[in-house]
Amino acid sequence: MSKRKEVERLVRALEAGLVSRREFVGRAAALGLSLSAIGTVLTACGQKEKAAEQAAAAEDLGPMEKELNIYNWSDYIAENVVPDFEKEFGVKVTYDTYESNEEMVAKLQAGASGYDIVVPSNYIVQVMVATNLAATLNRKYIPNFVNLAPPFVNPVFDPGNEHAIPYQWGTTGFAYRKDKVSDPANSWGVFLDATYKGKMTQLDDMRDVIGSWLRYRGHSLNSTDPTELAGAKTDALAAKKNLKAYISAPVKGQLISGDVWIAQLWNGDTAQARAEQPAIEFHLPREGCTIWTDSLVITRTAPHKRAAHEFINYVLRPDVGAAISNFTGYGTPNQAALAKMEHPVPYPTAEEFQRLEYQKDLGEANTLWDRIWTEIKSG
Ligand code: N2P
Repeated sequence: MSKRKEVERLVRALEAGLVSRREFVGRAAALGLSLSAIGTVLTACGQKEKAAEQAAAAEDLGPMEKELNIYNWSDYIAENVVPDFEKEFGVKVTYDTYESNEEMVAKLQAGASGYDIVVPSNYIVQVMVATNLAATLNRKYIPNFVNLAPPFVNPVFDPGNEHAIPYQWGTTGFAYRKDKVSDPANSWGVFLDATYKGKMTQLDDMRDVIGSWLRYRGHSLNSTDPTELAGAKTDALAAKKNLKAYISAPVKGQLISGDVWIAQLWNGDTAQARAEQPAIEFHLPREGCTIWTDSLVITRTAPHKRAAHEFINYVLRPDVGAAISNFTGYGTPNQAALAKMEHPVPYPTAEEFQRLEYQKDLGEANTLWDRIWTEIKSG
């Protein structure tokens, strides 16, 4: 076969998905194709793939399925939202909960293919897209998309909202009992002080714990610098001696009962606890912390894509969006819902924004972070 024919065959195999991009590069180079020619082929093929994906996403999804499987953070939805959806659309919803992004992604990566909707934070949307875990949304089934507030349309973590519809946003700071703690906690350093030993907790979340100690030392909470991370680990281990536990949303019960006085926690979960115990306050630490947006994402393998789109569209209704944020205590990205809420969470001020940082994917440094987190937990 002539070289030209071989190259043509190879390009067709790439287009048909019969050889991977990596394989293509190796074989094309072996056939003597220049790097720039290889680049041109790959770009063209990428555009074709993207067009095919968009065409697939615009397809008719058929009739509504009778079931829907949702996997969401705990305490992250109002009581009537799911039952009302089930009644209106005749869909039976199975609803499971998780406590961290890492827990959810690990489950999907381990092969759990039955979930239709999951609710990842910013950087996790990117991880899901990059690892082929997220479906492309079909906007024709989401007319209520127009209700989203401008900061949540076309977000950096998902250009064009192709895979993610923002659900709630919030911040990570301190929940504390103002009736038990004389000085309101305003620095992550409070966990290093033995005054409240045994009455303090941090989140059971690698990104939030290591991130807090990076900020404490004046670094980005997305640092991948081994020296900065070593410093954060030293602080985390010193603080651990004063902590009762690493615990996330379930710490609310202990704050209410008075078993815990200071907890690293998210603003909305703190508001939920305050509804039962008015002495619970929320503070952002002076060194800064995380702000995040969690989004509704349909998984690539979702067995009930039509019902999943319907649920997303339903959540984007003004009254449903307002009911969710009224319960969760988090900010709503739904502009139409805001108008219906008596006490919406105000968007951070410019001054607050200076202390807030979005989490990013750590890339290869994930391995180092994972190792440090394991050492902290077992240390
Ligand atoms: C739900 C809290 C989710 C916030 N309880 C973390 N992104």
